[in-house]
Amino acid sequence: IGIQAIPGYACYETVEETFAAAQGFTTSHPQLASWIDIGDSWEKTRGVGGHDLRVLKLTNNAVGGTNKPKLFINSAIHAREYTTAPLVLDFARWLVNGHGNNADATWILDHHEVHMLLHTNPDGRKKAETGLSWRKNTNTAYCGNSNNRGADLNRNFGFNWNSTGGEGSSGNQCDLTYRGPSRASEPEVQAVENYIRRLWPDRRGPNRTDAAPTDTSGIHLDIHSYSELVLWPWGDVSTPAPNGTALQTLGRRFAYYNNYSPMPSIGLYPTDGTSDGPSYGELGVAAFTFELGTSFFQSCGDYTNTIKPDNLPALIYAAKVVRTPYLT
Ligand code: ING
Ligand code: ZN
Repeated sequence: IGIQAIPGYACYETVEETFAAAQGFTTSHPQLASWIDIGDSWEKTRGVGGHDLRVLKLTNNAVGGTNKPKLFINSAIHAREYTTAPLVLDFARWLVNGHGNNADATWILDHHEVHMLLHTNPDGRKKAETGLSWRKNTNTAYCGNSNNRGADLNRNFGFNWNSTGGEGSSGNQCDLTYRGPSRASEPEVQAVENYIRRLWPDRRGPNRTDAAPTDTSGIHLDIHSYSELVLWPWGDVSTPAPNGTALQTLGRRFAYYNNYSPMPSIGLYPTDGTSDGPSYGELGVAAFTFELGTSFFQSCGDYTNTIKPDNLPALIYAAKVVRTPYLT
């Protein structure tokens, strides 16, 4: 069980084990869990294997109506970032097992929706499970059949795709940050954009210059590794986002829980086409990136002793504050 190609990584569920665990919640807790098909990975669209992209939706359907504040978390958009999907799956276990026992888990699931896209890039993740340091999807249209092929899904989102024309992404197909040939060219990115738009159908974001939105429930977290950081928009310009002060306040609170360093994402390095575009830029939903831990293939001991205990409280806090994220 677990990832076997690298000794000592058996604590990390494979793609199939992750899906089986998520599906299992719908059997053990049908009132709380649903397992939603939101699209196909690139390999699946081409009929060469691949995977469904699936969201684990957790909420107590018996109470609270149909308009609850929503937390959307996606993980493993970069295949080699091993600890990310296991952390989100552990958060799912905490919520489901805690409902009816733990007051926080019960309140979260009774009055909020938590949507988890555990494997945003399952094709790439299968490569990483063999021990390859794979980041991108596996699209053979870019860089042929080599192990450098594919598009960087976290440079392919449409909002500010290649907007600076520069250093935030690469135009070279074999590079790790290849942005793809056009905005949202990759099926994984299309599925995430469409799902985010369906979660918050009546919201409109600040785009570049609009006033800060004031209809403010909802949070999107994209979980990466590594560097022990909490990041928020923008990634391509150093001008503060319209909600910059509020994003900073919330980012610092996440950082209080996980002991990471909070900063606007351009403080790490310039990026464009990232996943916070559809959520924050287009819809005005508070969006953050966590960078877990200190390496890609981090040991099970580090995961159990540090990454999980540091970050589970930050995720719980995110669910608790999702109703009013723009604290001032
Ligand atoms: N880091 C992120 C990356 O895609 C990031 C950092 C994410 C910056 C989102 C800005 C916005 O490069 C890793 N490790 O992938
Ligand atoms: Zn990443």
